[in-house]
Amino acid sequence: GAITDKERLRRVVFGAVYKTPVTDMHTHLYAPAFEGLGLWGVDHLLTYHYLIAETMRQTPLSHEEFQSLDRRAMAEHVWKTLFVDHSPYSEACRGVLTTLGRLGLDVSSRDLSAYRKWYDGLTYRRFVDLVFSAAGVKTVVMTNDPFDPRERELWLKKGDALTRDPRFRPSLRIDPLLFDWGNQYRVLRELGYDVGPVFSADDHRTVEETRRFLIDWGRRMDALYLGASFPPDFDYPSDSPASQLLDHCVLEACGRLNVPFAMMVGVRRRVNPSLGLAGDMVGRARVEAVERICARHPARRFFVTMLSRENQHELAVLARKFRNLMVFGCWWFLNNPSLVEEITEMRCELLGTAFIPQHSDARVLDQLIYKWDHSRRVIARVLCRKYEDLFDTGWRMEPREIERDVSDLLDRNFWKFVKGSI
Ligand code: RAT
Ligand code: ZN
Repeated sequence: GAITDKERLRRVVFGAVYKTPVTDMHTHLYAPAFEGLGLWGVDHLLTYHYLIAETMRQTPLSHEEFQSLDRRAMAEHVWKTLFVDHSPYSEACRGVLTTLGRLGLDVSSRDLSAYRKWYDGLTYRRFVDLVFSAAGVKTVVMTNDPFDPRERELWLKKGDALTRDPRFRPSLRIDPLLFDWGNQYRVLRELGYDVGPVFSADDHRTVEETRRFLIDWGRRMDALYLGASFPPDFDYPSDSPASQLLDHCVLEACGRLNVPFAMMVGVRRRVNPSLGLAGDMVGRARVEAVERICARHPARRFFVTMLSRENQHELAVLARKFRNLMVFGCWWFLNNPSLVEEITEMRCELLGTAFIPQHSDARVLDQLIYKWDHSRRVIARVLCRKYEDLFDTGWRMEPREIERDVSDLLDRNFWKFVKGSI
């Protein structure tokens, strides 16, 4: 029956958020069939690039010295620097501890060698089962990059053997195509697509062949969406190759494949190149560029996340104007409890239940556990406040209505948008 007191209301909300299986719409994880591309285990947890950035602030080693260590030595150095010599309360450090704890390890022992020993008896395949169940995740979307030589070889060699595990679904990532045409056109040529060294919308052969490449690879991967990250100064429409490619190739291919395009906007790559993946920066983006894309392409669907806190309000308001825009996630430097809380609350207030609150961006399988544990806690807290405010109006809800909303947020909104059925 209807919920008649706030105590029960809170129990129902927390219960729904914790037991609803998640679809994680953007990760860097790989199915076991991807032969060794999938990262897992405590040494990879400790050498996550988020932790490397933090370590480099506290260690006497130069980044080159650090990079010259082998994986185990790097992990030991991070452990000593961030966990032993200082307290590990940063979000990325805390994540390691949440993960180990939820796997049943004794976090209070601080015994890295015991953690390593625990992993020794496992295989990736078995660990996948364990992590998905501990994390309450049913499906993750991978980031599949045909411009990565190792990955490309696997797709060419194994084809749809890579897509048989329904827990790992592909997405086709195309940053190199949009932002590095001058080098990457060669990859297309090698794969048998007759494209030229300079992208121009007037070069019909190149336009046709690039479309064909995207459609072929979208099909080969059975990609749920095409996607790319964008710098903050990305402008649209413009003469830039990225803008031209979007109009003439990418969005055409999305139409033919009937899939959305995912835009992750606001990253300035390699402001400190010596840090590698850890050297990227955030910048305030031009929301108008996304506005014009949505307006010009009403038949296309766009998943959009932005990296800068300053863009969040504008983006949420924009989603009120365009039903072909689905806001998702608190990306990368925003994936901290204080910011997830503020952003999720604002999105609830502006968009009701019509957004996707979070994705994990996990690069190491084990991270699914902490990313979702930490996000769920914040999302549940925010939803409790929203339902309590609703309760105060005199509105009464059945538990199944709350469960419906939560499964929209954590799972169904993504699939409905992919299918174009909202
Ligand atoms: O969050 C991250 O791990 C970043 O390094 C990026 O991968 C970002 O999420 C991206 O997909 O570009
Ligand atoms: Zn990512």
